[in-house]
Amino acid sequence: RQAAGPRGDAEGEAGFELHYQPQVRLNPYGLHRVEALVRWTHPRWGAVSPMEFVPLAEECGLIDRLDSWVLETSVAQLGRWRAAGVPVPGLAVNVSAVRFARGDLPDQVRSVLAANGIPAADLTLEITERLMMTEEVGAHDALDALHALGVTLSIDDFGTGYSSLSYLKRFPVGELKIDRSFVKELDIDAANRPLVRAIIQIGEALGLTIVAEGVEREAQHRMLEAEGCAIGQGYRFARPMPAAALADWLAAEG
Ligand code: G
Ligand code: G
Ligand code: MN
Ligand code: NA
Repeated sequence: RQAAGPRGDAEGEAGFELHYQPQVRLNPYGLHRVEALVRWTHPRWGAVSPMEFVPLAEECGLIDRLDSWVLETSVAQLGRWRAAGVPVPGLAVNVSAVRFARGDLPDQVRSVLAANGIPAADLTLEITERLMMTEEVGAHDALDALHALGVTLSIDDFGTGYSSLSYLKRFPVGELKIDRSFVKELDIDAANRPLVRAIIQIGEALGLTIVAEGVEREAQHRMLEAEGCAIGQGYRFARPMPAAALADWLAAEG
């Protein structure tokens, strides 16, 4: 069966597909989980970045369907990998703040996990600081319900959004992703290292897992390891890849 795309079309027609990027444990080194990243190829414009179409989908009310399709498709993929004996320990999925405002996200998560035999502990939802600042009670209830299910909530692009940290004690957050902009020049501009160290210390103090994104070079990798960062993601380890390429990547990693 061909997966239905977010517009209800066949996946190929809609032009959406998912790539998966490994997030690796730095010590001892190994695959921690994969992050699902949506890709869109327009028939005439070619590949369009999610940085462009995700904000548009949020504005025109299509993000709910897009994020729902990504969730259903990626959890089903995790089930297929496991059925085929490909050892993928977990999955992270990006969810727009807009999707949280519609109250049915916890129900959708519960049913898609059950349908594919995936434990809630193996799913992480990456959310933005913007969602943490919302006053919408429905979104707060959804965060609590997802936490109660056993899903991990991760703050994407941490450090670039709102400066208030009070949401870290108000909401059941389990993980922070250090934004790429801090990691980018970690080995070049000395000002970045104390910031990265401080974020790692916040994580230690509050019992949060820290993921560094945008790790491209060995020097960045070694500095993050020395600072005690748990998880890394970036071209240094692997680029986002189609589902079919992951088994080969894992085999090559040994
Ligand atoms: O993969 P790439 O770096 O091009 O992604 C750019 C941005 O798009 C990232 O901030 C990422 O969080 C976001 N993004 C990627 N996939 C999804 C998705 O399925 N849903 C939402 N809401 N955002 C996504
Ligand atoms: O914000 P979020 O973590 O959801 O975005 C992940 C995005 O970062 C993806 O679009 C992915 O393509 C991109 N990305 C992943 N690794 C690297 C990297 O090492 N360098 C750069 N510049 N971008 C990366
Ligand atoms: Mn993300
Ligand atoms: Na990010």
